[in-house]
Amino acid sequence: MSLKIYGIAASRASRPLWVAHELGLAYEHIATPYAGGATRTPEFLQLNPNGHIPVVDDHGVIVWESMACALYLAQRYPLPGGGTLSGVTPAEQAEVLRWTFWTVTECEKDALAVLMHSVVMPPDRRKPELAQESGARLQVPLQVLEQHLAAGRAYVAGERFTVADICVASVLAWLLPVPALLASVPHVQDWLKRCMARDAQQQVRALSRKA
Ligand SMILES: N[C@@H](CCC(=O)N[C@@H](CS)C(=O)NCC(=O)O)C(=O)O
Repeated sequence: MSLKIYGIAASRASRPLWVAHELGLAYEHIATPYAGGATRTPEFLQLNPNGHIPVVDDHGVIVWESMACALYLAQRYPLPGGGTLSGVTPAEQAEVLRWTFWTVTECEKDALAVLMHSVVMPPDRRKPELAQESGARLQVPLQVLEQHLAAGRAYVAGERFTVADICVASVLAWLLPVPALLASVPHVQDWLKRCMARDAQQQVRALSRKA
């Protein structure tokens, strides 16, 4: 099998994994952990000189950066019944690109701080004030998405589930352990719930429980 996805599912590798499962792709999962030095070996650094997961190796085409991996797979492979997770029309393509860049630049850093300092780090190392500041900053971009969805869009790029939903939901899902942060954005809550309930997403979550 020559499509390989490197990175444990409980990491940003969940992004290309989610796309792969939506597309029903046959792939080899090389569940490289981010801790313990596996991303610093000479072999791994050949794949990604940044020393990070995920990496996609598509028959020798190497892609790193999780959002690029997700966008790449969505563009490269069709949905099982035909169709695509990518944008088709120029307007859809624009939506896919702008919301994917938006989630990385406007949301990811603060969402990660919320997750780390509310849930992931051992309690004695958490800095609740950092989680609070990040949560407060996130209210601004969250309202932007709220207005976008409240205008009658079922999904980020319009009426259809696309890779943009995967990219944005992968980041905003980090806020789910702190429900108060989503209290003022009901359309975002509803959309996120629908994204996270998808079979492909549940399959990736099952993988992350195994690793
Ligand atoms: N911007 C990169 C960040 C990748 C990243 O930081 N991955 C983490 C796991 S989620 C990692 O590999 N950490 C290991 C390390 O930095 O040593 C992406 O989205 O792919």
